[in-house]
Parts: sequence; C-alpha cells; structure tokens
Amino acid sequence: MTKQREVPGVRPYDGPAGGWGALRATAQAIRQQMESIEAPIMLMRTNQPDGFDCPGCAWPDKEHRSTFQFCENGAKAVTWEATTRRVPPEFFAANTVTSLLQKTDYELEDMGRLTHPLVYDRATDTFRAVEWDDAFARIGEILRSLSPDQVEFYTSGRASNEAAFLYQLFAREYGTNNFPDCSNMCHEPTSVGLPRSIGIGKGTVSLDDFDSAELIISIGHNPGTNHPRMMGTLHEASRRNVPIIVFNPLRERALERFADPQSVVEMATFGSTRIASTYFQVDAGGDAAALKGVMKALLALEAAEGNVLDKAFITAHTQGFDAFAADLEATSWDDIEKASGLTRPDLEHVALAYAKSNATIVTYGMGITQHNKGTANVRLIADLLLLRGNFGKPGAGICPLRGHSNVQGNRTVGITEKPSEAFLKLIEDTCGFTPPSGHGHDAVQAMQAMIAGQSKALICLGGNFAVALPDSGQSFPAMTQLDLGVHIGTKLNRTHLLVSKETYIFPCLGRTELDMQAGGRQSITVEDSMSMVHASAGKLAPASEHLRSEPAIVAGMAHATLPRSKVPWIELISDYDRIRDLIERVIPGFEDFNERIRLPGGFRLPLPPTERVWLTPSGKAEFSVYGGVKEDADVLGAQDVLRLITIRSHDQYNTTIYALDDRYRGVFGRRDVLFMNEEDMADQGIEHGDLVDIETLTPGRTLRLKSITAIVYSIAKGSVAAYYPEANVLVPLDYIDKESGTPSYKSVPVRVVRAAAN
Ligand SMILES: Nc1nc2c(c(=O)[nH]1)N[C@H]1C(S)=C(S)[C@@H](COP(=O)(O)OP(=O)(O)OC[C@H]3O[C@@H](n4cnc5c(=O)[nH]c(N)nc54)[C@H](O)[C@@H]3O)O[C@H]1N2
Ligand SMILES: Nc1nc2c(c(=O)[nH]1)N[C@H]1C(S)=C(S)[C@@H](COP(=O)(O)OP(=O)(O)OC[C@H]3O[C@@H](n4cnc5c(=O)[nH]c(N)nc54)[C@H](O)[C@@H]3O)O[C@H]1N2
Ligand SMILES: [Mo]
Repeated sequence: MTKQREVPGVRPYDGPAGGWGALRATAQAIRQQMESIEAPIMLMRTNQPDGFDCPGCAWPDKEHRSTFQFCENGAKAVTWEATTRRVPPEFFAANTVTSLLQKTDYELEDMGRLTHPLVYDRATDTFRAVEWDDAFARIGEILRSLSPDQVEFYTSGRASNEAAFLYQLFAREYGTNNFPDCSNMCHEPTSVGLPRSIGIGKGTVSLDDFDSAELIISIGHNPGTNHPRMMGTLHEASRRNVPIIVFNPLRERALERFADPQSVVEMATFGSTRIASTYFQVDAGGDAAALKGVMKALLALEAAEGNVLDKAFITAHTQGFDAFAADLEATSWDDIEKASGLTRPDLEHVALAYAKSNATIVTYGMGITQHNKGTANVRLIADLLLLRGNFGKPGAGICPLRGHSNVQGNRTVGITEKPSEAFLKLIEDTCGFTPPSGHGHDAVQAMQAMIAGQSKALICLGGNFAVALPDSGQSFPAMTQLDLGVHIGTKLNRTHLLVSKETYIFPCLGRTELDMQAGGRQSITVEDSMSMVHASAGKLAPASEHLRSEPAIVAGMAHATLPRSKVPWIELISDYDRIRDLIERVIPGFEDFNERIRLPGGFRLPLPPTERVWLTPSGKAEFSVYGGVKEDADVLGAQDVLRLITIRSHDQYNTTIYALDDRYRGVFGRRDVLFMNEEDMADQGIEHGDLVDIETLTPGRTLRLKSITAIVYSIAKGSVAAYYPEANVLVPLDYIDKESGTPSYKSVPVRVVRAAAN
C-alpha cells in the first residue's frame, strides 16, 4: 500500500478482536450510561437462570445454565437500556419537534429513557404528557373510524413472545394481516427459502453441534460485533483445529484473530487465536456464484473420485437433484469467476475441504439475505449441505445468525403477514373470532401503501421503522401524511419525531426491569437463534413509575379499540401465565408451556430436519436452481459501477448508535466514511481521505449522499461500504428480493465521484 495522508479519526487497528480493548470499551459504556455500583451486579444477571435475557443478540448460551459470560456489545445493549438518563415531559415542553429533528440519531437516543406517555401537540409543535387511558380511548376511536386494512402493525424483534402474541391477536381481531416487521428487512429470505428447501424456516444446529463440527463455513456475518458470544464458540472450534472458511468482501478483524476475554492465558499474554483458516473476499452479491462454483467443483470431484456426495441421503431424502446438477453443468466457470470475484482454484479449494469434512456447519447473516437474490442465496446454502447429508447428524447443519434477540420468537407466535390456514383456524377455534385470511403488507409494502396514501395509521411495537427502511427521501415524508402514529419504545428516535396528524409515544419497560402486574411479578419468554425458548425476568426498578409493560400497552389499546372483543385482555395481562396458556393452545410446539418454561434453560421447539423429517409438500428436502449467475456476471462486471454494502459499526445496534467508533475497522469518532478498495480509488482518481459523492444508479430518480470521506480498506474490488442507517438515502425502496420482499441493502449499484467542492 502506498504511503497515505493522515485522515482524522482513521487509523489502522492492528490488534485482535476482543481482548483488553473489549474490557476497556465495556468499562467506558458503563461509566457513560449508569451508576457504576449497580452496573456489574446487573450485568451478572444477564442470561442467568433467574435473570433477564440479553437484549443484544439472539445467539444462544449455555450460560442460562452456568456462569456469566463476558460480552462487550451485550454490556452496551444492557447499559444503554439501564441508563440513568431520562427525557421527562419538561424536556419535551422546552424542545420543539422541529428542533429535535435537527439532532442526530445518536444524540436522540443518548438523551435517555422516556418516562411518560406522550401526545403530540401541533399548536406548540411539542410532545406533552397524556393519561394512558385517554390516549387508548382516542386511539380506539381513530382505529374504529378507519378500515382495518388502512392500518399497519409494525413489530421490531425485541418484543417478547407474550407481547407479540397479544399484538397479532389485537390486529387480527381488529381485522388485518398488515404485519410489517423487522424480519422483512432481515432474515425473511431465510423464512421464505428454508421452508422450500428443508420444510422449516429456521436454523437446524444447536450449540453442541459446534463441538463436533469438522468444518465451519461462515458467510456474510460479522460476529465480533453482532453476535459476540458466538466468538467463544468459533474460538473453541479454531483451537480444535477445525477449519473455518470465511466469505466476506470486507476483512473483519474478529473473523481473522480473536482474544477471548474469558481466557486467562490469552489475556495475560496478549495472545490471540486465528479464526478464519481461509478468508475469501467475495464480491458483494457474489455469493450465489461462489456457492455454485463450490458445488460445481464438488460434482467434478465426485465424477473423478467418487464417494464425495452422500448418495444414499440424496436418494432417500431429497428431490430435484438432476435438474440442480444439470444447471451447475450449464453454468460456466467464466461467469462464476466474474460474478463472484473469486477464482476457480479458490472455489475448488473449498470443495475439497468440504468433501473431507464429515460434519459441516454453514453460518450466515445479512451478507447473504440482504440482496435481490437473498432467497436464492439461502437455498443454495441448503443445497450445499444437502449434497453431503449435512442435516440430521451431529456437528452439521445450517445456522442463520438471527438479528434481534426475539425476532425468531415473534414469527413463531404469529407475527406474519401471510398466516397459514391452519394457524388462522386455531385462532378462530381458541379465541372465538374469525381472523382475516387475505395476505397483508410486509415492511416495504407497508411503506409503499403509506407513500401512496392508502395506509392511514402506523402502530409500532418497538423499533425505528422509517429509519430502518430504505429510501429515506420517500419514507420520511410518508410518515407525516398519516392520520395516526403510535410508537411503543424505550427511547426517543427519529421515527417518533416524523409526526403524523396525531402521534403518541408510549414508554415501555425494558428487559432489565421489574414487571409487576395485578397477579404479581411477571416473566416473559423469548426464542433464540437455535429454537430454545426460555424465560426472562427483569429486576431493576423501572426507569419511571409511569412505564407500562409491552403486553399491558397492547392489551390497553385492544381493550379500548374493540368494545365487543372476544379476548379477555385485562385478565390476560394480570398474569402472563394466562397468555402462555393461550399460546399453548394456538401455536404447535408449546405443549405444557408454563411448566417447561420453569425448567432451567427452557426447552427446544421441534425442528423436524434434525430428524430428517421434511415438512415440504413432497415430504423431501428440495434442491433449488438459481439461473442468474450469467446475469450477475454482466451486472457485477460492469465498468465503473460499484456495489454499495451498508453495514453496522461496532458501536451500534441497528439504528441505535451507542458511540461513534468502529474500533476493529479503525474508524474513530466519526461515521461519515466510505470504505473503498485501493485499486477502485486509483481508477476513479480518488485518494485516501478525499471527499466523495455517492449516487445510486436507479432509473428515473436521483438518490445521492454527498461529502463522504473515502478511505482505503481491505474490501473486494468493485465493492464499497458505508454505514447504515445514514446510507439508507441511497437504497431504492423497490430494489428488493422479489421472493421475500427484503431490501437489497448490501448490493446497491452506485457511482462514486470526487465531491465537486473538493
Ligand atoms: N452489536 C450489535 N449486535 C447486533 C446488531 C447490531 O446492530 N449491533 N444487529 C442485530 C441484527 S437485527 C442483525 S440482523 C444481526 C446482523 O448481523 P450481521 O449479519 O453480522 O450484519 P451486518 O453487520 O449488516 O453485515 C454482515 C457482514 O456481511 C458482510 N457482507 C456484506 N455484503 C456481503 C456479501 O454480498 N456477501 C458476503 N459473503 N458478505 C457480505 C459485511 O462485510 C459484514 O461483515 O446482528 C444483530 N446483533
Ligand atoms: N441500510 C440498511 N438498513 C437496514 C439494515 C442494514 O443492514 N442496512 N438492517 C435491517 C435489519 S437486519 C433490521 S432487523 C432493521 C432494524 O429495524 P428496527 O428493529 O425497527 O430498529 P432498531 O434500531 O432495532 O430499533 C431501535 C428502537 O427500538 C426501541 N426499543 C429498544 N428497546 C426496546 C424495547 O425493549 N421495547 C420496545 N418497545 N422498544 C424498544 C427504541 O425506542 C429504539 O429507538 O433495520 C434494517 N435496516
Ligand atoms: Mo436484523
């Protein structure tokens, strides 16, 4: 690399991920957000048998049964919620919404916890406190005046099973299946693709499988930041000499080297462990081609040497192999190399390693799903595993890294815009009303309906809907056209401030807080990435005496909206065991829910593929055919078109910005950077530290982000990366995976030019 000029806040990070840096960052997060005496005690209660579930990520933990495991970003998530800072009504009286909109997303949440239910007052352009019952009554009145299909019920995946179940019951009794949810922007390709391939839209591995895996292939996820407790698992696997093959356009430090803060030796000696045995910097959007290349090479190996494919498994358990193999045959190496950015020998190397392993796990995240071919990507991963029978045996399987800590549970208990007939029938039989059967809106469709003026109200169970969605230029104004906006949240965010004609903000209890109802102290339940359901109970005093729990707020709105409701809302929330009894009657797999949730560690929901049972229409696992590699090669290979990836920094939880550093990528105190490959920069005459403008290549409209600082980074040639949510102005709302509706947040075609004023 040529000698570069100094760029403020940009300096290479040479250490491993984890280690002392992680401990220091944790101490800092605690210092900034909360009284230090309380903090360690509370962190010790995270993921303990009688404590609360970490609101950070959905990675499971053995720790629900054993001792506290250190996690920097889990600590940040917990301290961010348990902060001692508050935004009381006096603050809102002194600050107009217009002035608050000038603040950054970071500043908004950093002000602290919401303390009172609030209503927007247009005359003064401020929020003021409102009584819960008055707010519920008015919301009921507005909802009754609208047609149910004009209302959108958004869910962000932090909500508990109990809250989410009541929420879908409310919306369905009211009369709609409009359930946009964060999963639509996240793992929807998993929820759509895996059922087609293996009959269920969830991962099939358990933590124990990692102990006996012989090969791990990690595609498109960044666990050092987003699933930090997974690092302990990868660390152990690496120390057992298990090869870990990584596909990622960016060099992510935690996937290269990691020092485990639990390891006394590594901490004392400043040592670290390699994570990836081989690291392939695939092009953004190039995974389908890469996976096809690996499988094409595997078929060639089979032809040459035999005994590579698990033929007995393929014959007994799968369907569609011939068409799948013929398509691989027809796909040229030339196109595979062009579309993936990797070479044939690279991919043959992976095939060889895969052929040698008797038990392989493939882990994947947003680098796979957030593409216009997200569903095809997921299915290709399943195909790869099917070829060697890597389902239903120890040490093998598919492992989608879920996002929010209970996003999987939300879907299990009924948050879906496309409910099955069987589910609707169970609701009808159990609850006594007929739920609507027509499909509702997903997240993008909900926003499109709002932009078109068809949807008139948005209710949000958590999250930051408008900011998380693409195309802020269209999405933000659409919020302000609504008749009603209702936001249940813990902290103020921009979506709350994009006020509708009438807007309410409802402050709720977080995971860490004590939840007292008429029947005493309550616990809630969540489901992790590996289908384990367990209880969570907060212990801290609530941030304010006016907070209500999410189930109580949902029940309050439902009770006020549906005067002839068949559901005993108020009774249900007095004791959440009653909600769980109802879940048990409606959702398969929850037999004896209340008994089993009281067992240490909870219980696992059924996962038929682990027993080689396939709930597909044919009763077999299905191979897929993805025919788009040639097209990908043409598009990805095009001159001066770059592919923009939008990513999370290390100090960020989705739209929540904890602080402005991205330690492992060497960015400090700023987020206005564009990571670029050095050769691409040279091609465009851009130097490290130059200001650039980014423009999306979309027909008919101009989407532009100006004055971003381009910096040299180890990223695949042809790919560039910027931070989400800032870069959402560049993502077209209709640029989606057509099968799942998920936005292509990680392959936006852009042009980067030096800023005019530079
Ligand atoms: N601390 C923290 N934890 C979190 C979150 C958070 O924001 N902060 N978010 C939560 C949520 S909701 C989610 S969904 C998960 C997200 O967790 P991840 O799936 O790890 O999400 P990202 O950081 O968006 O991106 C993942 C990686 O994909 C790579 N990538 C981008 N494009 C491609 C591609 O085309 N191919 C391949 N192979 N790789 C690609 C990027 O370089 C990046 O390393 O984490 C959850 N946990
Ligand atoms: N460009 C780009 N866009 C993306 C992505 C990307 O990679 N790139 N990733 C997408 C993904 S994977 C996801 S999951 C979505 C995330 O989209 P969302 O889930 O909508 O967003 P979050 O940022 O997680 O929501 C933060 C807000 O949640 C509220 N909150 C926090 N804790 C609680 C709680 O316990 N209860 C309640 N009721 N509210 C709470 C707070 O008010 C906080 O402001 O964003 C998507 N958008
Ligand atoms: Mo997510």
